[in-house]
Amino acid sequence: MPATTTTNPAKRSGVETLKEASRRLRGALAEELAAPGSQVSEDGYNLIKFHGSYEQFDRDTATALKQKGQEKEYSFMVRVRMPGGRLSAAQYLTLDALSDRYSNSTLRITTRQGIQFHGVLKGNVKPTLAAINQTLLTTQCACGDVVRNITTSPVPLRDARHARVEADAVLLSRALLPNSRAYHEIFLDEAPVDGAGEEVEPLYGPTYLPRKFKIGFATPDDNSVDVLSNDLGIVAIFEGDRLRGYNIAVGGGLGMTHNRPDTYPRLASFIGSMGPDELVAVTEAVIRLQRDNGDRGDRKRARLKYVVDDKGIDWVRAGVGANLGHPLADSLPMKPFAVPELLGWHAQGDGNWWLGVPVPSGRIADTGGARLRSALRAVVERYNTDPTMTPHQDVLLTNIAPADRDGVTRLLREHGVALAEDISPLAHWTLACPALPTCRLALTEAERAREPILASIEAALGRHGLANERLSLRITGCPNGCARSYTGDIGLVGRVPGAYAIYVGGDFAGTRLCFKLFERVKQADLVARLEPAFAAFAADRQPGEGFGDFCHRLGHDALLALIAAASAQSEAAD
Ligand code: SRM
Ligand code: SF4
Repeated sequence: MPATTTTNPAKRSGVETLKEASRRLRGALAEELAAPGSQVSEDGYNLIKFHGSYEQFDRDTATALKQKGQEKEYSFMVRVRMPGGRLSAAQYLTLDALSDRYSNSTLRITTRQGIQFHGVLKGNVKPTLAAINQTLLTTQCACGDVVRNITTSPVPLRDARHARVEADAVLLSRALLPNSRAYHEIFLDEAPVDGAGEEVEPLYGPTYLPRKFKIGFATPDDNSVDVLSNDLGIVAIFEGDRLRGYNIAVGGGLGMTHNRPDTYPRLASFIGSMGPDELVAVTEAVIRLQRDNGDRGDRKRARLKYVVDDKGIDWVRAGVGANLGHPLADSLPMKPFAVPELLGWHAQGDGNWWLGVPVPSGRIADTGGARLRSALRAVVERYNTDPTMTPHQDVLLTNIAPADRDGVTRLLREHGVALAEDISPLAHWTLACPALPTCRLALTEAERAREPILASIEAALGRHGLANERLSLRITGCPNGCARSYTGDIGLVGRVPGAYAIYVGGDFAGTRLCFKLFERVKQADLVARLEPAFAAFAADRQPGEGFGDFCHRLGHDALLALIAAASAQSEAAD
């Protein structure tokens, strides 16, 4: 099927016009990056995303500078695309060194197993991307209206099953890169050749996709990636070591815009399965469906999830079959999803071990107490361990010989690093997005509010004998859901400065969305709202029931009534 631009050009958003006129994502980016000044133009802002970077500004200083009539402090975020979060020791050390040379001396593990640099000045964007490329990594298509970094089970078990899924994720990631050489010309000084700017994009077409497109791989044993929050979720089904095929789920996505009820989080729906050798063909068939039917007029409603809801699952299944040339096979039977424990020491199955190290909010930094960045660098340097980033923003140090285990632990402890055994289950399963000061869309704090929020909820759980309860908490500074705040047990979603909407009722395995319990609660009042629910959970839970399951069973109205009754009681007692 030929790539079309849009069915109704009159309805195209400005970004669509820009993409089409950009000479396959070049625009004037090379000139803009070389020009003086700390910013790029609006077109440059939109185009540079395709190459893995966002222009940002320091939100902490912006207002004061504006009042003084001065320019904001602009810098760029750079995101590495690394399928499944896998890095070699050498690659990790290069990224670590780059964070000192060009950014704010931190590395930020993302919820999609990527790595971000923050605070890269405009003049350093090109050298940063070039250096990343020299270490055989890329930032190409880490952002933008294309297929983003593909996530997959981080479990570093050295067996045929894990090797197969990991290899397929890498294969798919490579197959879905665009043909444009813009990245190589702008950032890697590749000379333009005949046809540059007019490359044929058989998959994407001249306007690429209507919006970002996310793909995740899971197995029933490991849904760490929250596979159903992706536009396309791919679930590997094995029989022994033989890959029977992949179940396919479409239309996941978590972002929503407040006051736009026609935008909402949605979990992907299963539409069938594909044979092991159909991976690229079926994936491309799904992408082409979104390319040709996604909304190119309204970027807030441009994800595949809205096509799925507007047209219906049967239409989508038939459309994918038509793009493929034959109907999709039925879904393969699969057992329920689980999320495994990855932190701490685990045998890899090949004689070596991995150590899962918690990284609060994914921020690899040296802070007063804990010198996590120095510690990881020292371990990777000394023991040549290959790090894997997890969708829970943690790092797995892999390929450690049994004889080195004590040395690794000692080195981390010497740097003051908290290990799995030092933190609560809640801390272990808490995610927080970057939010302020870097994210332009943040309405309030997330990463910087993680510790106080976590401490207050830990204390409340402790008061009800739930200190050892496995419970997931996800904090975001706005409704876009970057830390997957609508799945899991509790989601705190930034509404206005200092206040959050409270979501509950999802499940630990990521198969059910949360519902909104409160619209706007000040940070200081979060625990007062949640604690009656913790008390009821401790008293009335059913065997094996998690907190999210309990909230789901009670439902919105009963939970609210219970919390209101508890508040009335405590006010009467005061
Ligand atoms: Fe995200 C936009 C950070 C995972 C949904 N996200 C942003 C931006 C780039 C803000 C912007 O557009 O100016 C944030 C940059 C902040 C900063 O300072 O670094 C940002 N998103 C992140 C990261 C770093 C959060 C984290 O804590 O790690 C994650 C980077 C992943 C990566 O390596 O690619 C990140 N974002 C997610 C996820 C989770 C996932 O994919 O598993 C989601 C929810 C799933 C989804 O896509 O629906 C997510 N981010 C969004 C959205 C809402 C998109 C939508 O269509 O509804 C936006 C806003 C947008 O695109 O307009 C957004
Ligand atoms: Fe920014 Fe909102 Fe994403 Fe947090 S959830 S990183 S505040 S866009």
